Amino acid sequence: MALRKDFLWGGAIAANQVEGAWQEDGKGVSIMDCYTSTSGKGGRLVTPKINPELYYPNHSGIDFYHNYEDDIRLFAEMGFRALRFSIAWSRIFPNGDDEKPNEKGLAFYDRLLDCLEKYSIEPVVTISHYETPMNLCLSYGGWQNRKLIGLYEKYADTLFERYGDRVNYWMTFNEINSVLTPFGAYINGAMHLEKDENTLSVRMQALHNMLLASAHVVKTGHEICPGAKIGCMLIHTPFYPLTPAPEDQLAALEENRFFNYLAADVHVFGKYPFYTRSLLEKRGVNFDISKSDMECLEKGRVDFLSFSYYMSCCVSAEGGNVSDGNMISGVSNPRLKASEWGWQIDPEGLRYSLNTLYERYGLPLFIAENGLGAKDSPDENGYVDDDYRIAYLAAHIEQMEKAALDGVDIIGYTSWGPIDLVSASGGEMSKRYGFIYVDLDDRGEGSARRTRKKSFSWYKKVISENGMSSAAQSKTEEKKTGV
Ligand code: BGP
Repeated sequence: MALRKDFLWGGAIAANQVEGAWQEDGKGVSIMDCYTSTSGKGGRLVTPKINPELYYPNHSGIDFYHNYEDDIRLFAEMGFRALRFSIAWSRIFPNGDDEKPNEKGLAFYDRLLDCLEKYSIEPVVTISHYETPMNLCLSYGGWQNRKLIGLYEKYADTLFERYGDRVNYWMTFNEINSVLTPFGAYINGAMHLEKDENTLSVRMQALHNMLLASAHVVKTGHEICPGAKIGCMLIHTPFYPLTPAPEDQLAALEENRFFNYLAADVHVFGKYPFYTRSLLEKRGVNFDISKSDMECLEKGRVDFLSFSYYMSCCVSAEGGNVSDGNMISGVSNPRLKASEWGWQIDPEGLRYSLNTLYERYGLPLFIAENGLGAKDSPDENGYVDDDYRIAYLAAHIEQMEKAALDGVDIIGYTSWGPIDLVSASGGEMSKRYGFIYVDLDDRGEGSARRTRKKSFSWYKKVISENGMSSAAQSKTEEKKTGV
């Protein structure tokens, strides 16, 4: 059997992209609440003060805050064994630096956990998923400031104490390495920087502080809830050399180290890898690190490694035409097709990544996100014939199963956005990932009615057969759709 019997099949969501209710029950303003939609602007705008003339899609999300019971019932109908969700920091500590937590916020996640328990769905909790309280951005300058470490620790300890007896799997930061990108500086690092301030050194300092915060929390989490599995979560986008030229191999080695391995190495080995100095010097990066920081990192090694996987990229020593991507971009791969948003689709890259990560770290791996963002056209009953989504997911699941046969230890697979939600990069609803269609448009208009897409019953079957049907299915779909 390729996959474990207790394999955690399910889906992944983030509080800020689904919950809505941005000011309800004492919730504070988060960085995503100050982020407008793309519509008509060509990019999301950060407005530290809410401007009533503008539209902020995360304020209402898909109203999961009020609909979670119905939505989770649908997840249960698909047979979910796990739901990866995040806790909104600003529901628990509205300003991030409050003395006491907000009881109403804590109570919401009690109810959510009750509901998951009712359906025997394992909760997988992301402590921080792009939703830092805005006050920590405005008053502290975000993660470049070390003061956030203690505030995050207090927040995480509150969660461990409250939910530790019912949550077995924790992830400290969503896609921690995305803070190295200019876009990630805000959504991940909570740093609202002018263009000339948004330097790699500032972003590296933020990453270092987040790694320290993660290490602290892994340590205290284990003390508060022994037995809990506390992991890290990274964007993983493998970089391939564009050609067989030796310079391209070296360029790919460097790019992989910088983006894919640096943070993961620290999380897993508890120290910065041997190549850090030369890699960062070459990029003109400086950051503060002390002896006690090194001791802290050493003590907070993660139990498992989880990652998002959507695409791969190429690298050429000579540069080349750039393709779009999930936070990062690279040279486009002439062998691959791309999604409507330009993300290059590479199922084999998932098998490759699982193998290279397992070889390097030897820790259990968790695929925390994978999916296809696409435009859907529902019929009058809200039904979507989404063969393209099935083809994408089936091909990736097939490669995941092959990696398991290669011997990689994989704990779970939670596809991104099992229900349509607000996209992180553009704030659109029309970039849909779900098995469940949500009738809302890019302005948040519509009935919000939920309907099952074709992929709903397909995924249900994959889960019920522990993925064993998907290999065959993917072959059929491949023929049908040509992807
Ligand atoms: C990841 C984020 C998610 C999610 C996903 C898809 O980087 O962790 O929050 O949104 O990408 O990205 P998008 O929503 O931009 O399509």
